[in-house]
Amino acid sequence: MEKMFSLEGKVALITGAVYGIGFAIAKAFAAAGAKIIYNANTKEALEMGAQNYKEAGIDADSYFCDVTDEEGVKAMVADIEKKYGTVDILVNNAGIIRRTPMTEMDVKDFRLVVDIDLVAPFIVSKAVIPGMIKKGHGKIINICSMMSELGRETVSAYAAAKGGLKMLTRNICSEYGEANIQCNGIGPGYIATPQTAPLREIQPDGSRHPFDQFIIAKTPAGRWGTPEDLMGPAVFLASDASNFVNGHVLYVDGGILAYIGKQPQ
Ligand code: NAP
Ligand code: GCO
Repeated sequence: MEKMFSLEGKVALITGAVYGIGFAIAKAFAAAGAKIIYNANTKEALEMGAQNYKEAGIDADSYFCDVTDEEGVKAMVADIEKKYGTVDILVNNAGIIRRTPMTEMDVKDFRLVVDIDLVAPFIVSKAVIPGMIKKGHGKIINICSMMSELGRETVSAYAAAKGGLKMLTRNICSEYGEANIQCNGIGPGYIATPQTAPLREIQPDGSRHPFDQFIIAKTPAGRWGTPEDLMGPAVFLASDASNFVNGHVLYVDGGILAYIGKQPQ
């Protein structure tokens, strides 16, 4: 069993894994034996990453690279392959959100979200797949969202991108399953990270943010998720334990998608 879930000797590239969900996944992969490589697109983020990995006792390598820059991504992957060998596991984690009502949203912002959350996973996957084909095996995990299935006010670009990412996941599976590449998604529920901090801000009167209360009520588990909740599912999808799981999105949401919600009192 241990061998089945082991990532010993594997090279894992996790985009934007400085903190939050990506960092938790990196910690899990490192504990399972993988070499961790991550990228960030600012000097400050790289410095924060260096500190976080040092504190966690993980000997990770990092790259200054914007995931939307195809030439930069190609150069990063070529360098990783030269230094460490084929990228065995790719996690497309880097992402952003903009919360603006659609009719007030500038098309530039819509494009930016789609560029980082959907086009970038295409760019990075495209860069690693040839190496995986040559090696005869590879794992790609796309970090999807509740918004791969559901909509809500203000997140049109994010929902469009994450819905698209679910279909990119299925398409990579369809196109490269024959090459023994498994491409799956993880759809985190509402996870307490900097991305969702504005939704959890304590109100001036000391009460919890209405959205925070709404999420607790909408989640059968009765709580926000933590980045650590994603560790086990990510190791499963990165390891041999999931070699016949392909094109699937594993929702790790405390039950949100199964639940219609509480009736009003
Ligand atoms: P986060 O805390 O905002 O982390 C996202 C990371 O991506 C940040 O380190 C960010 O760097 C990096 N990034 C953004 N644009 C980049 C670019 N162009 N190139 C390289 N790196 C870039 O988010 P998180 O909550 O951990 O989310 C990680 C992933 O899970 C995202 O794809 C997100 O959409 C998804 N997700 C989150 C939740 C949730 O509830 N938190 C739920 C479902 C899915 P900077 O800090 O420098 O901007
Ligand atoms: C929002 C949130 C979400 C989550 C997550 C849900 O404003 O609704 O930020 O979109 O971050 O992706 O799975």
